[in-house]
Amino acid sequence: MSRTPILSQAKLAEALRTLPSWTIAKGKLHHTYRFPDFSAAFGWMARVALFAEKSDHHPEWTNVYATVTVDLVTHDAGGITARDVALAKEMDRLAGT
Ligand code: H2B
Repeated sequence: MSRTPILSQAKLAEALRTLPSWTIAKGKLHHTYRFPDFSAAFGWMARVALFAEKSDHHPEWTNVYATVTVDLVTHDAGGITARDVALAKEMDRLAGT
């Protein structure tokens, strides 16, 4: 399960085209979400957390009031994998973006 390979530059570029609001920062998939208020932000985090547990893949994230900053990387692989792309897509879906 943790043996997912790191995405090649070409595969990563292809994945980024399906995640238009995401960038690569410090070797991680990066995005900052801004919600209407803390309740919306934390409710979304709770829904993402359930998906993260179910898929055994967890985000690096920080929350300040209505803002959630996310960095996704597969620690076991030492880079960005398809599991990070899948988590980013689910985050966008749950945020309604
Ligand atoms: N999340 C992320 N982002 N990267 C990992 O390598 C990872 C994880 N490994 N969640 C999982 C948990 C691993 O530690 C457990 C033991 O399966």
